[in-house]
Amino acid sequence: MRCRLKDWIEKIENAQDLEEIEKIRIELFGKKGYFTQEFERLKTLPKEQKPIVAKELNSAKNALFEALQRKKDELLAKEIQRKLESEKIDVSLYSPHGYKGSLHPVQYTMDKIIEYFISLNYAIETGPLVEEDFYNFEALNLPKHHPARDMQDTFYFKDGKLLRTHTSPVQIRTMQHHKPPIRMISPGAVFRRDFDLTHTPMFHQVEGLVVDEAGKVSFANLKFILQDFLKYMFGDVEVRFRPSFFPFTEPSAEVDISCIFCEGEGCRVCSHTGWLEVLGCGMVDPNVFKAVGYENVSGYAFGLGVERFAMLLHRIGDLRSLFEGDLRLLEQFR
Ligand code: 2NM
Repeated sequence: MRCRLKDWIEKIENAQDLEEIEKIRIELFGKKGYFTQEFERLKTLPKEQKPIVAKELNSAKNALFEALQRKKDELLAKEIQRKLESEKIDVSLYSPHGYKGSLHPVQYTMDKIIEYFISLNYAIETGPLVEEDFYNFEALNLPKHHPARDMQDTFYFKDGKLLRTHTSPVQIRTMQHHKPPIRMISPGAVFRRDFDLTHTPMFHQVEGLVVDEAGKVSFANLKFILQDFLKYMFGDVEVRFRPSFFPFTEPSAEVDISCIFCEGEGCRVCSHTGWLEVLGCGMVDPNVFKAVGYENVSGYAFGLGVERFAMLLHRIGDLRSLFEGDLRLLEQFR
């Protein structure tokens, strides 16, 4: 046996794959295998030899069993390593299909807007989408029976909470938590019960707020910033301010740029006016400052719809194509 044991171990050590190991296992331990036969033969031996041979057989059996297991583990590890290497994917490899990721026009536009205000050291603030009446309406000088609070315009929950209809609640929360001076924008999703050719129930806004000691922030500052911002976004356009009304600003204005499609000549997109409305703005109403406990301050605020900016920048005619998730839209703007 001593000689046979060495041969078996050598055979195991030389096995090339798991299949060979399994073959050896059957040869050794199978029903008609070596050990089954040897233990059968044991019965025919003279009594005094039995315990000696049995002991030898058992220790050989254990040694071979261990050797087999060790070799099996080794080959298994090699097999896994080989598989890992053959299945490795080189993510830096050039794709023959030419598919490349790209930003959605709304994300691209959002990033570009944010980039401008970051360059002027504005803080980026965010807040909850599910809001309370106080933050969405009351603090913004929207009185109890204002039409904007109507069920028709606002998504309400049973408990009186609502989906924010603009990102202004973020400005209120920021003013509650920080003393002036404040310089911030609030990018994010907003929700209105509106669904037709030019409205979707969810869209994105960026609103801005600047507050400092009374007299330090003027309408002239607001005009300069917005003019500069719109030229950054749209290139060499004319900018004009029209008097308007918002409950949360006084005075208020709407801002137009000269039509980027016809350069002010008049076309279908600008309804033959030569102008495109792109923002709302104004000096923050004293009632808003009162609601957050601010005194002796002045400030300006503005707001814009990101989808509208994206459509103008990308020359997209139908708002709905921004929400359909059709990859062909993205492929056009790589
Ligand atoms: C607009 C137009 C004008 C605005 C006001 C405020 C706040 F909270 F500071 F009072 N945030 N955003 C504002 C002002 C938004 O969007 C068309």
